[in-house]
Amino acid sequence: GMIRKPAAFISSISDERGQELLYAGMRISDVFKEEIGIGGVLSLLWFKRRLPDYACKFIEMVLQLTADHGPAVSGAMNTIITARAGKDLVSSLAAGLLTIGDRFGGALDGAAANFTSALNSGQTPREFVDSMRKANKLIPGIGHKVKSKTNPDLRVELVKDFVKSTFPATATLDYAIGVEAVTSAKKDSLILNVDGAIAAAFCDLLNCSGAFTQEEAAEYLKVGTLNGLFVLGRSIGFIGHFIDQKMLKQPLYRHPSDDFYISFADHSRV
Ligand code: Q5B
Repeated sequence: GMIRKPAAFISSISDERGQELLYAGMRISDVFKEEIGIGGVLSLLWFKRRLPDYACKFIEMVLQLTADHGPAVSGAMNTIITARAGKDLVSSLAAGLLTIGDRFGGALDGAAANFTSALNSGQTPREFVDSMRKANKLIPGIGHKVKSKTNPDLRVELVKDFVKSTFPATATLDYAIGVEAVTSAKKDSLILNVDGAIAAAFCDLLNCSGAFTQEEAAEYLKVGTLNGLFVLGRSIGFIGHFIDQKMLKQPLYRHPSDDFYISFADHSRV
């Protein structure tokens, strides 16, 4: 009989070999016929399934409210400086994206992992905060450089309102709000931040939408899916900053010398 050549790789999200492009088996013409939107397309390409309407709307909300947060944040500054150094769009975007991590914009995976394990272990929010303090660890998803209890982050309020009014269950988000109550009582700036709110809500979506088994939900969290939401959303803003700098014909950036100080180690002693 015929011997099939072993495949070089496996892929399971899209197929362009037939007459019509397929996203997780859905024809591209149906993507438009059924008006599934960018939330629906993301559901197909990231999760290989259709998600309920409220979940697709939530994904679109996340992309819109993470799209930008001004020119001063780490990633936008890197993009701007790179664009002004004469580099192209992809280089400038990549320079911005490379700042996303545990401190800036990339705290979603850590927040999801920590809130989930604390909630499942039966720890109260106070016990969780104390245990993190004892372990000398910052809580991912908590804290902001400029937002605080007295200067609230409206993006977080929008997420909370939407999730509370549309999701079937909100145990992880409620837990995260409980954690915020403990941390913000200690320090005004230790609020549930945009990364933490989105991450907690997404845990509730994975666990309670009925679209995922428990194992699938855990696996999607483990492989680092959630930081992808911020990466994708903020790419919109970084590309905007690149175009803006080019259109404004901004010259090479050099940081003013009176805005830093130099401190050499003392080598004079032998
Ligand atoms: N403390 C965000 O730090 C920041 C604590 C904490 C317990 C914590 C810090 C942090 C976890 C990572 C995280 C996402 C670096 C942030 C984002 C997107 C953004 C950005 C934008 C956008 C802020 C002062 C005191 C110290 C600390 C204690 C601080 N954080 N304790 N758990 N999580 N968070 N990142 O203000 O006793 O005085 O020594 O790493 O979730 O990135 O807009 O900018 O859309 O672009 O510099 O919103 O919170 O505070 O480090 O001086 O700490 O609070 O131990 O205690 P700060 P620090 P003590 S959202």
